[in-house]
Amino acid sequence: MKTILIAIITLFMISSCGEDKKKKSDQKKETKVVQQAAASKEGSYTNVASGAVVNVAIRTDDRMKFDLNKIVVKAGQKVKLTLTHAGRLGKRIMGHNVVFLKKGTNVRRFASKAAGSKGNDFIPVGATSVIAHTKMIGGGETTTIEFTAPEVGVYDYICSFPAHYALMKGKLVVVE
Ligand SMILES: [Cu+2]
Repeated sequence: MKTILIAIITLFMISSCGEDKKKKSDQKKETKVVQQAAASKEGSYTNVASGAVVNVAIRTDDRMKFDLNKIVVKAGQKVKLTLTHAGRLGKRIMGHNVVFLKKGTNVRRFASKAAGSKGNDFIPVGATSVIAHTKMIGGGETTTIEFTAPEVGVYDYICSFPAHYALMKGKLVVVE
């Protein structure tokens, strides 16, 4: 009986220790991903390290592109994001928005759901994978939202107008 008990306790200790190690290595991996994303010079980006509110301006037009492919902010920071559509085409044919998605969201699946949500400004009704989003705007319009930067990590942002996400996308990199 004693031997069995010891064996069980030992097993328990080994397995919980293994889990701890896994957690730590997952955290390490995550940190590395965030550091690499923050350091990469690919595309244009804004990096505002401190301050109560970070002002981020994204510009787009009729060419279906964001001028910013990366936004680097600190976790918990207030982000004031302004989207400007400098094109001429209206919202119904060349509408643009910015949608920040939670970690692990399947972007393609989300975008296809969004494409079918015309009646809700191309945001799926009751979507749980959205951190924050602007309204859909057309040429000549500007819109601003404020949200709190989520926990450390790399997040996707897209325009959810049908078929735009393939070109209109970027990464929100949240650092410590
Ligand atoms: Cu768009």
